Amino acid sequence: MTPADAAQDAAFMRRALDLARRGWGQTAPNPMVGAVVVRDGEVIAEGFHARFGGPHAEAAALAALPKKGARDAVVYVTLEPCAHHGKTPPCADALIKAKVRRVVIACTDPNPVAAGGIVKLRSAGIEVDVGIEQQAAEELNAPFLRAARRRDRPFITLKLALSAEGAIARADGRQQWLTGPQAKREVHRLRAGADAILVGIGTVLADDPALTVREWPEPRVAPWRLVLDRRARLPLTSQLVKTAREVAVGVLAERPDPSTMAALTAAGVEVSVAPDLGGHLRALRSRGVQHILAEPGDRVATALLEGGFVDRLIIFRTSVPLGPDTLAAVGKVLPPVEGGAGWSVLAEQDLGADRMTIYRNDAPR
Ligand code: AOF
Ligand code: ZN
Repeated sequence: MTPADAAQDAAFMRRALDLARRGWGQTAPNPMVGAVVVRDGEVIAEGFHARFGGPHAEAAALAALPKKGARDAVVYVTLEPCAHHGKTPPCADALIKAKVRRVVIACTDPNPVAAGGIVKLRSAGIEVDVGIEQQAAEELNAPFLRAARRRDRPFITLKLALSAEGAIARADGRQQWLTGPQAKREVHRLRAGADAILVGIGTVLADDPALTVREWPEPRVAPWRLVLDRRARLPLTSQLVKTAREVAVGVLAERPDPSTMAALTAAGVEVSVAPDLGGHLRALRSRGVQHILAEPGDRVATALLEGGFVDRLIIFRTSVPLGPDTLAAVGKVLPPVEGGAGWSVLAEQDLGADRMTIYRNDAPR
């Protein structure tokens, strides 16, 4: 294969990844997948997995083909085509039936139920190449891929916004919205792609947040709103409790007061009890939560980082000052990142006046 061929493969796969992203917020607990059908260097059909339970990306692309069909075409797909009869027939069979010449795959499917497409395609005489734009494809579905391999806890993305001084809260513990409109929209996009949003009781008492998705199209399932709240002190007058019957709220407690627990339950809040943070995370994973977006203050952020529970750290650096004595409120949050060891930068982007940096934890627990 010439360098020009390799560059063309990568470009078509990036197109397939762009298509996959259109399923953002709609496919969980299944992955986002995109597919592109190419003949003579030209795209003749495209498709993506638009919604949980709906047609897979390959099936959508094959359904969009012109009359001549896909005979001898090349198909680019961001995940190994499935080999199982699930909600839809196997994509590998559909590609074989369409008589495509070659299938280019970004990453393999770790789901043992669906895997096997590569072997199936090859035994039907179809040329298969795997690993093109693999890193980007794995990043897109990182929570799904982790969930397929490990059951100890969900994938956790920790989002922090920093003031001009590098603080996440004022000295009195109060948080203040620091980021501009573009970064705010990005946070709502991140919420739409998560199964649950997590804060601590301190954030609720200080800010009374709604934690809903407002600046992005509604996800298929609204993310569960979770509060780490040892004693179950969540006020009945909080926005979260008042809207608990519209979008689910969960209190993660350790030693709840029986009477407040009963009142919260009566208000539609689910109170669960576990001995520690790790216990709560394990229980959430076993209930199907693959991806948590944490938007906490200093204490919960520190607990997540020190526990080794953070897979991705997203920092929005702003130029908004919070005042000279705010730095004390940063606590231990930042050193692991600023020190650099164990964290690598995945992406950096300016969003209006704010700078977003995405860090990957190279050795999460
Ligand atoms: C593909 N193409 O577009 C997707 C795949 O529940 P089902 O029957 O829809 O199957 C879901 C599993 O299939 C999912 O967990 C993953 O392993 C794979 N997803 N496979 O060939 C697609 N979304
Ligand atoms: Zn499939």
